[in-house]
Amino acid sequence: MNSYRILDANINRTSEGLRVIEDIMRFNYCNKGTTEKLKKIRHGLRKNFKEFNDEMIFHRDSLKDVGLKISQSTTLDNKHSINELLTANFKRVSESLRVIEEISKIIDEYDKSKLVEKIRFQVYEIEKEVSSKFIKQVIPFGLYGITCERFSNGKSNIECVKQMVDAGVKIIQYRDKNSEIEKKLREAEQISKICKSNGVVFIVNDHIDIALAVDADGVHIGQNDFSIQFAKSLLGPYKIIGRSTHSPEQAEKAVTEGADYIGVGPIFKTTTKDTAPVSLKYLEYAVKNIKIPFITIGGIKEHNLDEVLSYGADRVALVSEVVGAKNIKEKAISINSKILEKNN
Ligand code: 3NM
Repeated sequence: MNSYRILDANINRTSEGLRVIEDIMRFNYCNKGTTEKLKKIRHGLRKNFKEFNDEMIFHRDSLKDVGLKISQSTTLDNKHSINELLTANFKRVSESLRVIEEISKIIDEYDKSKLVEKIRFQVYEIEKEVSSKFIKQVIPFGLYGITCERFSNGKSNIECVKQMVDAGVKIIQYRDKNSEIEKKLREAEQISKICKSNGVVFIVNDHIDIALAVDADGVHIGQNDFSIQFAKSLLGPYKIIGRSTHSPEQAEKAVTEGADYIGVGPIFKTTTKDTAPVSLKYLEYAVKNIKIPFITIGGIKEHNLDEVLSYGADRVALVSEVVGAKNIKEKAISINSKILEKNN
């Protein structure tokens, strides 16, 4: 086994990945603290493996690397935004650190392996910091989970969120139209923690103040709430702003104003929100004309989900159907897999 060749490739990979992130933090965001941390890690890693430098260079054979041919023949690694660059490079760094960690063990460098493990966890922390401050999360496909204690048969919002997250739901909106602000803040804090530790996007309904206080990924605002511009001015450029829309005109306006996603609904009659249904016609319009992500919502149940999906919906919210289910987790798994399968 050519351990030193693997070590060499992965130390270079880690350093290069760290350098990309470091330079974005340094020159794009002028963020001294994170730049320093990344630099320290980069130098520390090199120093730790310095004694193997000669061995690693001796085993290096870049021109005969079969991976180069594969890389040259694909465009899968193409990127279009700073978000994508950061996300991809954090992934590259943590993966290559893992390789260094494992290879160190088989060359009897257990202490080095443990040190690299420590570095890997430092990188996870930095990634968390960077992504909450500088990366606007993308709106994932699949089931869009929304809380609603009115229909959850005594289960708390927190319990509902835990079950949805356990089911693999990748975006949660905290929606509570009735509780006192204190309760909302407490719950939003807990849900934010659950979402952060599970890589789930967290959106707060209505309350920009709560979204800011708990460092949510964004807010969802209705037609009668603040303007998108006002929300942006408070939340800055890296938070998601979603807007409910009930007609093509409202959709076009939200897009023009800079919404990151819109709600499209209510498709069918619903008792969860006091808005008249807009029918599948509006969904048809959105699929054809709306170029930003949209969440199809309103009166959707497992029994009419196929019909909604057949129109091309790729992100769907079912509120009472999910939180009102006896087993929320099972229900969410079943619905989420149907949406994802249809869009695969
Ligand atoms: N927003 P259910 S419809 C919260 O059209 C919400 O903007 C809607 O609940 C919109 O799945 C809706 O129980 C309620 O019908 C969706």
